[in-house]
Amino acid sequence: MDVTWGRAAAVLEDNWLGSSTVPSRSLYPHQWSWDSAFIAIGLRHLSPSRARRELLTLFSAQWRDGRVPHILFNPDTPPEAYFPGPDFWRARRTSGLIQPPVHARAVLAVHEAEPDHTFLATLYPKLRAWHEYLRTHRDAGGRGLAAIVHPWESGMDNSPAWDEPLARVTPSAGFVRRDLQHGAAADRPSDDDYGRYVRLAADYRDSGYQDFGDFVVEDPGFNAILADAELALAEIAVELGLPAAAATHREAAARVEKAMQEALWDNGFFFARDVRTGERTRAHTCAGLLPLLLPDLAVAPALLATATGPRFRLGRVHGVPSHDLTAADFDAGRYWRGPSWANVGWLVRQGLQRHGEHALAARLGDDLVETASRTEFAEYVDPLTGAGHGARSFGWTAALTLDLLA
Ligand code: 9WN
Repeated sequence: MDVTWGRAAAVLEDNWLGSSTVPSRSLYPHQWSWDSAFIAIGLRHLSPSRARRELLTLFSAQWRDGRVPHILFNPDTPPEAYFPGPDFWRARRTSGLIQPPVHARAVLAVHEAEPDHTFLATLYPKLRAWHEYLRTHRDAGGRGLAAIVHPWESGMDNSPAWDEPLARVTPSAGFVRRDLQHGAAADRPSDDDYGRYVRLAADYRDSGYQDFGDFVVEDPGFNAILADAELALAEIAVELGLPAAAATHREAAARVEKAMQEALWDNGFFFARDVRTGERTRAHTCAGLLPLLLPDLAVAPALLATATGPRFRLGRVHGVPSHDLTAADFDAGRYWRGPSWANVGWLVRQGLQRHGEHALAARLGDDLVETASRTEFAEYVDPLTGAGHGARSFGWTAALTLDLLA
């Protein structure tokens, strides 16, 4: 057995709680939404039944309005282990925010590893309700794009794309950051950003998790993942013998793709759009590369040129930098402001394959495996040196390494 395979499998074993997997035993001791999707994609190679359990546990916490919460709290974890914990959210056992909808893709992948009609039939209506929530409750701009109401919802918390909309938010004070007990301050978001995250989350909570507040943004990463998820849902519908439903999912994907093209594309790249001002934010971040996931993306050649050009240097650096390498505020070690993350690398690799860029996809895949193995499955890495940062034994880094090796 490959040594890396065994070590990655051991990480998932250690992080397994019995019905779900924690991203990290120290820094993130609960179940996170998009982490679980990526983890299931790796776990299916070890145990399809555990992968199914991972996703079923997450969807057991789906809200009545269809949203899949971004954190499902583990009742056995001490409340002081993570902030903001269940007391903050006042939503029983979950947060009230969401994360990118990678789940349909994960459900399909788990089914492909070991076909299970009951699993598909159980999750299909839940996935539909989740996408329906995004399409209706989250269409703040009225353009057919899902808006996020908090940087945590992008999964890319302190991305430079959020600097402008976040500047409007007055930071909260009087809370204790638990993350700094486990992570180096220089690798984590700043105190000011954290204060703004807490303010936005409290305002949203106090509105009953309904109102659009100061931060309302259309993110190309989130929406590309949504369009790809609709394509996955179409494949699931075909498996379930529902061809008419499959056609509606493909149409939904096409609508999101068209809206992204019209509202977010500019000069060779996809940018986030601030719904409050109507302006596109100017940062080139890795989220703008994720529309490569869409196989019929008309602007793929121009986007690939940006990906391989000086801003991201795909194939010539480690992974996919989270921020523009040429930007003055690129920071190689700080979270989503420069470092490369395995999940983004894995998604971009899929996109490269879908656009026929097989050599570049293979090079990226090999680098992701080598870097993950060398850094003890680090949460993120310096794209220039490959040095690990953040947590080690990180769930999706281990899981996606397994998927790349399988
Ligand atoms: C807030 C769990 C999560 C990931 C996110 C990553 C980080 C949380 C945090 O960890 O966010 O949700 O406490 O910083 O940014 O992508 O899902 O691994």
